[in-house]
Amino acid sequence: MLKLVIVLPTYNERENIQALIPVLQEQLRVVPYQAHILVVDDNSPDGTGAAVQSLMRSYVNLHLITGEKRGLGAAYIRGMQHALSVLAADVVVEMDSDFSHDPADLPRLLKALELPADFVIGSRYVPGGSIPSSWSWQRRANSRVGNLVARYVAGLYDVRDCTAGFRAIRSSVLRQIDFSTLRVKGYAFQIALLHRAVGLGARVAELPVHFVDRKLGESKLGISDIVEFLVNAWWIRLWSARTFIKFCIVGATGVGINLAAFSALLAWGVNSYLASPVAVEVSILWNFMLNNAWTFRYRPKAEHIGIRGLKFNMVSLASLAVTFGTFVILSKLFPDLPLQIDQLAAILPTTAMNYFLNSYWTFKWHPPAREFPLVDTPGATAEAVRNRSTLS
Ligand SMILES: Nc1nc2c(ncn2[C@@H]2O[C@H](COP(=O)(O)OP(=O)(O)OP(=O)(O)O)[C@@H](O)[C@H]2O)c(=O)[nH]1
Ligand SMILES: [Mg+2]
Repeated sequence: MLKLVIVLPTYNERENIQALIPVLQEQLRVVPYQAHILVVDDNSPDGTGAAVQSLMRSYVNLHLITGEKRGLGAAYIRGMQHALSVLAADVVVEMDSDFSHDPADLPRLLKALELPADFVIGSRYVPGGSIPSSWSWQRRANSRVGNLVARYVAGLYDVRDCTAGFRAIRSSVLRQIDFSTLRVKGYAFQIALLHRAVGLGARVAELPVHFVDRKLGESKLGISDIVEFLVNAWWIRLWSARTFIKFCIVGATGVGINLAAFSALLAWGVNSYLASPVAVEVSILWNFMLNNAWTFRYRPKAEHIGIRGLKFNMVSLASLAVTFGTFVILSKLFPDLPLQIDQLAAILPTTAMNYFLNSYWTFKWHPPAREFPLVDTPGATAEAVRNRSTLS
């Protein structure tokens, strides 16, 4: 039987958790899993931990880990690592402990894993889902803007509710994620984790849920969470664009090399009509070597370096033609503008084209296809699991 672990982070949720555990246990009886509940408490001063310990006498599938308070994300990371390595979960569920997420939605979320989906979100922002009508406009704006930032800054375009904390995730996805590199402590964890999963190729499904306000206890969302969230979204954006950023840095050094080579050739008495194209070629070779060794280093290279160098040269010459063409068109269209503006504007489409061609042709690469089996096999790669299933 598949193993399910529901991770419940708590901070000062004594009353809520005491009520939630029995309700959750009822739902767990109807799901086709061997189900466990893991409470991750951060030494709550209100005695949440002690309350869970006393419930553990009634429920053998209830577990508790405690630690210092470092934020929601830090608690989830500890909880997920425990769920994977100690409890050997096949599926991990994320859920708030304050009844904002309805335990009755759980069977539906788990069922959606069979769609198949690897990462199921209980979503407030798909048709049929909702946020409480009592929410103030500030609270609505906070949630809406957070999701817009996640979608359009962090690049999670296809997901409607990126910040939702109600999720069912295949462990085979979580095992591919190096939690130590998720630099998040608070609520930003939700988009950081989702971003990694999407980057790995996990299939995301969103099911509508009605999010209800907590009736007991207090919200823990603070201003530092919002700041971390925004910083993290931009960090994800930069990180996603890292190959392009490196490519631009290399291009900028190439300009310096070009000018240096040109000046050196002139100083040696070389004719300027020869010095100019030679300097261009020197900078093309320089750019190629740097891009080969740095920008695209992570891409396995099937072709001989000479072939790649040739392709890079061809792309660079095509770029020269595009820059020149754009320059001519712009200078004719806007005769009053300084020529430097035309030249500068011509560089922009060229850089984009240059990057596009080099990325998809010179250094072309297809990320390996991955599979995320529902039955998790600790330590096994997707490849090994596939081979095993074809053998048996
Ligand atoms: N272990 C741990 N749990 C936390 C921490 N911060 C929040 N939580 C828990 O995470 C869940 C969600 O936190 P909430 O404060 O309810 O956040 P929210 O749902 O966005 O805000 P409200 O809707 O106002 O309740 C709750 O179960 C909290 O107890 C933390 O630092 N450590
Ligand atoms: Mg809450």
